[in-house]
Amino acid sequence: MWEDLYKQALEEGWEKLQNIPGVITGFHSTIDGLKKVDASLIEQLLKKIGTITELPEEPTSAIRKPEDLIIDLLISIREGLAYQRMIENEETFKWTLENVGYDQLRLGGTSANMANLLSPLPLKKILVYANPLTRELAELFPERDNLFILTGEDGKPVLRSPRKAWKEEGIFAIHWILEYGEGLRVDLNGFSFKSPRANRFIAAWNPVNCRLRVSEEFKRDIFLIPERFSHFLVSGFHILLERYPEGKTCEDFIIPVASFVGEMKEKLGVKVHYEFASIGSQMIRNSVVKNIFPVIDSLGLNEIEFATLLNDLGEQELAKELREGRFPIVKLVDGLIKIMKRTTLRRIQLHTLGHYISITRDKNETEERSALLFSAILAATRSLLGKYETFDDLKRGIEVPTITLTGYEGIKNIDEFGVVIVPTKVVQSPKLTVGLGDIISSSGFLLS
Ligand code: 8BR
Repeated sequence: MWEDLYKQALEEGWEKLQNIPGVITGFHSTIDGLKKVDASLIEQLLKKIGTITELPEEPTSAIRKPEDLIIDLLISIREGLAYQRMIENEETFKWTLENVGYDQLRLGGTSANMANLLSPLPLKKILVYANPLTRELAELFPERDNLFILTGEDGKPVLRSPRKAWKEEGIFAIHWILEYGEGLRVDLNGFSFKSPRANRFIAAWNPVNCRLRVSEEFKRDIFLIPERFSHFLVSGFHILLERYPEGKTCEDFIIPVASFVGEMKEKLGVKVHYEFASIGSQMIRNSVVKNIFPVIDSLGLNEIEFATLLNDLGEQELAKELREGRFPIVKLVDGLIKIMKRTTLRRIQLHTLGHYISITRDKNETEERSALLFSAILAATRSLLGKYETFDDLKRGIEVPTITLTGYEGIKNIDEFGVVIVPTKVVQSPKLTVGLGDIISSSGFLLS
């Protein structure tokens, strides 16, 4: 039965995408700077800052000087843990650019990634928000006829390909992905250690995005263009800080975004999906729940983010049961119902490695099922081939076996909600797993 439903979902989804007027993604597009960290780079950096005689247990809360960056990187290497910290001042950013540099630049940020992953699909228009759009960032976007930036030409707002819309050159924001291998040896003054496993440390300088400042031009022009957009994928709250050097807090930046999203819904009639992503700070998560949840229609997350959210909402017992029981489906559904009852969300889409679950108020369970199956085909194809370009690529994804059934799959009506649980396709040796959550949630939302 599921294989037939998968085949049907592929045909239906491909067709339905062509009828969607337009999709906006915002407000976090950036450049990732990949740099391989080896013993000689560490030695070079240590020479610049002077020797380190001891390393603290935990990384610094924020990077305020070059020494903080080196210390945090070394702690990440010592533990083999993927920490991420924001760089807080421009001098340290410039120092890092000069002294660490990068081997390769790659498109980064949830909004850019979603736009990139959606662009091979037969969607008419995808408008990606990227600010500041420098030449370096613009050239990382793929060249596709359906991918646009909102920009000005002769004093008029227009949609242009990112590659034709950049205004300045240079790197003004970058997320350094400092990757190291297993067994990398670090010798400090009197002690040494080796990395227990390959991992990475991320140091990000992104003064505009980390305040989620939406440009005044975008806020004005999005309501002036004649082109129609029907869906908006909002994200980026995970790179906010709790507090800023100038004395503001995350809420000072979340409230204006929430109000702008509300305005977009009202004036453009867009449906809004928010992709939760992993937000380390409870203060930021709470502010997002309080201010953003009321203005969105749809929420997407994985099981770990979901347990954290339940915990924040006072469901500690259930969150614990989920974590300790390895996320049983029945408990996930219990949690979804609890969140639907406490919020005004119209749907929640939850993805795990073996199943996707959605819960809705909209009595559209068969569409939901088809949407989830289509998103599973995209995830399987991307894991299998590392990318997808054509309808035929997706046919390869559909051949990946659907994983063992547990008996819970299907459509259920519980209280006033429709619950859809589908078994997914899991690729045994995936070529790529980055960005899978983004593509599962965004495609599922568009087709729901
Ligand atoms: P996040 O990025 O939000 O954590 O989502 C990752 C999702 O990617 C998982 O929930 C799972 O559904 C999917 N995924 C992963 Br990870 N590995 C996969 C694989 N080998 N084949 C198919 N899907 C996979």
